[in-house]
Amino acid sequence: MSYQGIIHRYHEFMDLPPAVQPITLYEGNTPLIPVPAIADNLGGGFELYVKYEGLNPTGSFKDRGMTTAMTMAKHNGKKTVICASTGNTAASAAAYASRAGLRAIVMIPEGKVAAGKLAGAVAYGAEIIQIPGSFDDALSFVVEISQKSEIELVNSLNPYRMEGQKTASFEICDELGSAPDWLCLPVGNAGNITAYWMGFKQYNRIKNTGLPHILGVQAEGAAPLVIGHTVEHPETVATAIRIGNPARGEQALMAAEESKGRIIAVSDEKILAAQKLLASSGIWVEPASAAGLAGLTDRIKNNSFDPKGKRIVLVCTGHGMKDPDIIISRGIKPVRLPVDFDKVAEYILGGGNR
Ligand code: AN7
Repeated sequence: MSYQGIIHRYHEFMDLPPAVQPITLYEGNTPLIPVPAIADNLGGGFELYVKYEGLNPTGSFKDRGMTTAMTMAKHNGKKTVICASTGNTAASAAAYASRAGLRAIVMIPEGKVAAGKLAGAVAYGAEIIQIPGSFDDALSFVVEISQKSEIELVNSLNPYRMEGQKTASFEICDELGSAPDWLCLPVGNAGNITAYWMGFKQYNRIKNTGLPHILGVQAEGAAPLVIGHTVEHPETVATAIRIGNPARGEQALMAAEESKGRIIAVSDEKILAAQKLLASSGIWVEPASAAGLAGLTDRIKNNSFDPKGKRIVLVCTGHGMKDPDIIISRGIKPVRLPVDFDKVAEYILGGGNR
């Protein structure tokens, strides 16, 4: 039968009731794309892949956890779901709630959500509340509301989110035949790193696929897991991971430790350079999604890691179209020519602006 989403494909490995009716947009099954030119750029001699999660239905990895969370909200007779979000969770919750026929309320930090994410939440019909505070403020409010009411929390504190998100690790193992040596990914609220580690451990128990080392990467201005305490006013160009008090921080640190990996921080400048490098291989991701590559690059360049002979997977969590402003703000504009063939030909055949 044709592909019908992650619950249909991986139900046997999920802690979900057997008879649930999936709320799905046929998420998952994202490509694992080799990027040899980027490996060469970093010195070569190893295999490098991008797990392109931006190709999920709403443009980010959040759809994997949202199909399971929304399926269970519906299953349990909930009428309303709520989340705090830096943007992608909001768009995903909005889409899956409308699919399920549920009311969705999303709370976001004012002025800090990328245009494509906010537009998504609007398009899918969520009720959007913005506060002049941080993601962390918003999360504390929605957690409290969900504890005091029948409203279902669909942030990654919801255990069903993990059941869905862990399937990305299954797909990687199914594709490669075993776990990679290293998995590099951005860390914000720390749900994804937690879910990957859960998934790799589960698959290894059942299928002997081995375990990767995990490299979690935060932005320097929002790196509570690296500096060891909450960040009151997180700041980074990678607004998706502009988070100062990650809900699953302890589990993220555990994943790094147990996997003999690590969590590091990189500058915004390096994140944007990694975004450019990915685009040079045809893969446009939002800034946060380039953090994994920025971290790997850093480790290789300062000689703290030798990639030779290794198989490495970069998790690119969200599509570049989520955040057009960061590209437009570079100020590069199309060349303007008159409606005149000779002028156009002169420009093009003269070598353009190269
Ligand atoms: C593109 O949408 O937290 O460490 O509210 O959008 O599991 O939080 C987004 C997080 C990485 C970090 N990449 O994942 C939200 C939100 C992208 C993201 C992360 C996010 P977690």
